[in-house]
Amino acid sequence: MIGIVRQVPSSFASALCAELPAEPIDVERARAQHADYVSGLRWLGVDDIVELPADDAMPDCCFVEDTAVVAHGIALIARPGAPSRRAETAAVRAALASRVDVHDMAGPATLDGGDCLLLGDRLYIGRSGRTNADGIARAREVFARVGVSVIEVAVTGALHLKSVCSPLGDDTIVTARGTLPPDAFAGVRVLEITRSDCAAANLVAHGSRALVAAGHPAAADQIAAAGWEIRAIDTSEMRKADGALTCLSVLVR
Ligand code: CIR
Repeated sequence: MIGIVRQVPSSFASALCAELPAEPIDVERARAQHADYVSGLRWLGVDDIVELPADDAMPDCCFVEDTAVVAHGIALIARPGAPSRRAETAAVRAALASRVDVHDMAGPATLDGGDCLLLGDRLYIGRSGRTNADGIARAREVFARVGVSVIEVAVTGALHLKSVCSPLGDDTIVTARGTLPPDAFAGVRVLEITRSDCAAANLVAHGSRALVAAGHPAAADQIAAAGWEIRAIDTSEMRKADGALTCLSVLVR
């Protein structure tokens, strides 16, 4: 599996955030957490890590997930909902283009990869403040070629769909209670964690292992009880910029 990541820029303390954090972002600490994350990806079995250099003109550039969606061997390059993030896609596009078939989208469509959750041959896409109907329509058109169907999910009260849920294997999602419309994942096995552990609902799983946000032991125990080996990753600095674990990579499975 290939994992595309991007280093933390010196300007990371200016990354977008819905609310100013109580303590400013510590860029060196963020870099250490990012390095631990990359080591965690290797532990998961991501054997080919492509680490793109940071660009200080793009404070959010380490959140590569938002720049592209990869499913069943093809990639859709996103058009991030935040205008300040649109230039981030070029470097990720170049990294993907030598590996998979790449498709693009044009305005007025907007889509953030953080709104896209792939489960088998279903791609759930959150309609959020960042992802609009045109973005979802473009994803539906592109991924239909590889037999992936798109299911829209309304996102309210969260930045992205995957701010409150993420896939655990091919048939299960982890989500925090009460954060999604009740029928959002009809027919899918759901592992529910408490709402106060919402940050742990964004995890990265592969094989039989999962990276889980540190500081949520009850949620980690639930995931371990479902048969997963856990490695905790400190995400404190990423969270100050509304980021989490999935945001930090684009995985090409
Ligand atoms: C933003 O507001 O766009 C970034 N500060 C955080 C993006 C987090 N990305 C993600 O959840 N996929």
